[in-house]
Amino acid sequence: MQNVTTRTKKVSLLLHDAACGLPYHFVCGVPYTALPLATVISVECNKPMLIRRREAKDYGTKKMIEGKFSPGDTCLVVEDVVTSGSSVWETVQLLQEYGLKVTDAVVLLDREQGAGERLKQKGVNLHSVLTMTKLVDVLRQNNKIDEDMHQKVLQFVSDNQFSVEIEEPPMKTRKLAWSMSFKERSEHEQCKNSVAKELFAIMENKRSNLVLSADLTNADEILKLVDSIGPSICMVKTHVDIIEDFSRDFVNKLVKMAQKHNFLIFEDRKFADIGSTVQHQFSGGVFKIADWAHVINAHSVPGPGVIQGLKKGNKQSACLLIAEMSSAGNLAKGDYVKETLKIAQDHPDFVIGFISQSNVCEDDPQLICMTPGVKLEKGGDSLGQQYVTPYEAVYANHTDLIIVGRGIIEASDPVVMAEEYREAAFQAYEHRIALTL
Ligand code: S5P
Repeated sequence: MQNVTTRTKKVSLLLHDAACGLPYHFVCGVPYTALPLATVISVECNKPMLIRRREAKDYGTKKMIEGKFSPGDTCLVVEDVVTSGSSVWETVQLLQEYGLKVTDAVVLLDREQGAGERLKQKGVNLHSVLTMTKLVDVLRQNNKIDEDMHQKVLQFVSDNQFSVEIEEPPMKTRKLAWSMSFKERSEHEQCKNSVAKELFAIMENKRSNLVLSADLTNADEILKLVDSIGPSICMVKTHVDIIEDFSRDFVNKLVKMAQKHNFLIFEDRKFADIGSTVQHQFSGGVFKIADWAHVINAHSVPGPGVIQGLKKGNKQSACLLIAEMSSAGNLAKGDYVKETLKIAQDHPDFVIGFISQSNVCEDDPQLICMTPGVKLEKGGDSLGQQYVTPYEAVYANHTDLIIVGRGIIEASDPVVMAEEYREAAFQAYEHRIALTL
């Protein structure tokens, strides 16, 4: 008797032959039985494979389809047996959500109970190595079954047809947040926070998802830089505790500039203490951040108390939670990211998203992901900072905004450079949403 590997290989090659001449870039097996079949086709026939997950990963990108593909690439769906065609259709829908084209599916056995017609109606051609009729005919001719059984099987097939008119089993199409336009997200019923709405509107109007990290230490220099770059950005990020000559006057001027250029102010204070302390750090002290910042951020390491404390000190701001960091060797991974997401989802009135390197929540249109550690060229600095490009952050990793400091500040012409970053990040966003239009 042939071993399992040989049989799997034989079946996979038969499937590949059945799909001969069809135009496709990728193969994708319906999980999980067809996964080894698609894998063998991929290896033996030199076709790249996409993997469909059944459950989203509980952290990281939460991607349901894994693989490197581009919008418009075609994918052949592989399955072992089809009855109603529902599982093939579910996989097709998911691939289409990610911008792939699917026109064909190949199966080892079509039980001829209506899958072919049902899939045809959805624009998918079903190709099979074997049909149930052919199978029982061959078995009968070779005396492996008697005539009674032969007739019984054919009768069963004809009595148990899934009509094309029958209502489809629920195959819910999810619209992933990252595949929506900023406008759609701002108008979505789940997007209730006024700061999130305003940010989406600014991004859409200014065609900018660029945040300037104004990490200079002199107040006048910051104001000069921000005023010159204002038209290119949707937000300016400050570290007020590094400004040597911080004053109330600086804040007043920055607020006026934000109105003039239509951007939001994000104070990158990274609150990370017990609720009672962060309440005072936020609303009081020298900086009185709650009086002027539209957006603040917090580490989730203290637990939900940090959010409760900030909410007590809050006047007008929304909060971002730091889910993932850009620095080498940071500890924000795995369960930490998962728990951070939970805290955010428990406080939709205040938390509008994350500082993250990937899209940590695909399902909630209000939750915005902003990525620091961005430069036009990949690389890092001598103190552990790691850079990805705008395209990697926004297109490949599905985050919404890029935060750029030294990439702009240290350029010979920061105004020209800011425009370059704005264009790169907004184009990456436009390509991303075009994936699923
Ligand atoms: O993980 C992080 C989180 C933040 S907010 N990595 C970061 O670099 N930041 C901030 O983004 C950091 O404090 C700095 O203000 C900015 C990155 O600056 P750049 O000069 O490296 O672009």
